Amino acid sequence: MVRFAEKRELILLTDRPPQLETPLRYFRQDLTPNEAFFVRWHVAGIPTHIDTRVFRLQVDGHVQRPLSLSLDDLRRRFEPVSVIAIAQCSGNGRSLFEPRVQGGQWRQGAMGNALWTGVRLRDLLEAAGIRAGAVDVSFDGLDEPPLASIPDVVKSLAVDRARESDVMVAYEMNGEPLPMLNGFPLRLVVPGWYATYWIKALSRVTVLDRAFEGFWMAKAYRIPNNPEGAEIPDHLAADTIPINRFTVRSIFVRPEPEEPVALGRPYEVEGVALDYGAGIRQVEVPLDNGVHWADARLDPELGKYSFRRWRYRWSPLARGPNRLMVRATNNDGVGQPIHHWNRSGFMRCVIENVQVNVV
Ligand SMILES: Nc1nc2c(c(=O)[nH]1)N[C@H]1C(S)=C(S)[C@@H](COP(=O)(O)O)O[C@H]1N2
Ligand SMILES: [Mo]
Repeated sequence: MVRFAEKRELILLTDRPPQLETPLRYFRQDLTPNEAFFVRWHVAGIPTHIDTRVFRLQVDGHVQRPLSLSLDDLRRRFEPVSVIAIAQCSGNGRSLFEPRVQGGQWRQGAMGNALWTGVRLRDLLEAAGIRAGAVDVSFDGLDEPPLASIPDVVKSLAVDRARESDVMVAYEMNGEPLPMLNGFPLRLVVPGWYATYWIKALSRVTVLDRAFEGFWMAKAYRIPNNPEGAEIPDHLAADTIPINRFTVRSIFVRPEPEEPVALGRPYEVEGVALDYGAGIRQVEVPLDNGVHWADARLDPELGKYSFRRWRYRWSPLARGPNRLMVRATNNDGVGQPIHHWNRSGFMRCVIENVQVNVV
């Protein structure tokens, strides 16, 4: 555990750059508090101070009127919008992959659910006037690689995705300015898509008349070309595409792994389910070794990009180690697989289990 500015004690993965994981217990709330929200940066040269009087967001490239917008301009000239959406790292749950894979060894806390407020990216692009022939839009933040050999973190979206009304430039998180470590003063919010696209300390939006070729799109964050980004260790996929929307998943929040649970006393099991925005329809737990499954109770829906919390009453009847399982299905009928793997530890969606100790 470690404590960074504006943060509570979080699980430390690395300190330069800061990579901090949210302890599971915070997912017993609908919204993840800013001070407990996970942190992930790729490069050590992160912004630690912003002069908000001189900060400008540039919107440039293949546009009719390049814009240079102050934070006041954003608030005054554009309609404010809000959405509850999960930010989830592509590698959330990576430490649970079998066989093990390289990369940050996150458990399930490389995600969080927040109310984001800001302006539609589409409105900014319209104000700048996208010119005919636009292909991609790239996003760059104020972080800088410490060495010239390390590629700057720049991501892109196809122009059609960038123009969808749910993509935002957010200046608030849970009703407050973004914490510095979560991208103050502005970040991109791409609901339903992995947080690799949610560029923090966003300072430049560039419309391109050709495909963006940067390292973080062309080389990193690529997945096998299928909906779960799955492949098998002995037969790695040759056809890869940039990672995009979330898989369907469901995790245990309580009990936590190896937690002692009292025999014969009803225990309220809790978890969260999520998907790419179709919405969670059903969460189930096995009754008799998985022959039949019973419905968990779903908490009220908070929006299609939000966590869907679930719970059920479990009566532990056998002393010793007990293994609980959970699976979710979304409104498109997409469920969860028994096996799921890829070399990068991305897009975890396998049916989860937790082992608890009944005493
Ligand atoms: N500028 C910038 N934005 C970034 C990154 C980064 O390294 N630099 N990392 C991305 C990745 S991979 C993730 S998972 C999220 C993490 O967001 P958080 O730190 O607010 O939780 O930020 C994204 N935005
Ligand atoms: Mo990430």
